[in-house]
Amino acid sequence: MNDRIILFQPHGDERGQLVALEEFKEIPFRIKRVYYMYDTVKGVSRGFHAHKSLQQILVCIHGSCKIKLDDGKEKKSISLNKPYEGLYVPNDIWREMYDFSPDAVLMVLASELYDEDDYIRNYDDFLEYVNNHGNIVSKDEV
Ligand code: T46
Repeated sequence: MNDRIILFQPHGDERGQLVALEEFKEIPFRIKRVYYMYDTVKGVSRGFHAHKSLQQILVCIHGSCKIKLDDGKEKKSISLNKPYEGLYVPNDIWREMYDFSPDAVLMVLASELYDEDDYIRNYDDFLEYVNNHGNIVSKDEV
């Protein structure tokens, strides 16, 4: 799986810490969108989809949460709990976010604007998509 953890350089001094993120430096793509989730209700899981093209960096800038990743062959779970650590998630990866602490703020830097057509929200469609190299074969063609 081509996900990876990227450690950002904190610029710390006697006042505290500061992390700066720039496109094509710490972030390996042009940043077109930033969103974040907070006040996630206890026990809730989010995500349950993959993206056809979108690349993202997930940073839990406060609190903690876990991310399940699945490329159709391998599954893994990653804990995010450091504001200087980003999880790079490429396209074609099924993701689920869960185990949010009550104070968790999960910030996401995204390579594209919001586009519902880029989502694959059905797990069977996802498996078909990755196993057919990006084509969802219509049932009529099988
Ligand atoms: C992802 C994971 C990590 C927008 O209007 N604009 C946006 O940029 C986003 C991300 C969402 N929305 C709206 C669409 C829905 O009405 O916000 C609502 C919640 O979105 P969604 O149910 O897709 O949220 P998650 O937490 O399941 O997934 C999100 C991202 O959508 C997704 O790209 O990879 O976080």
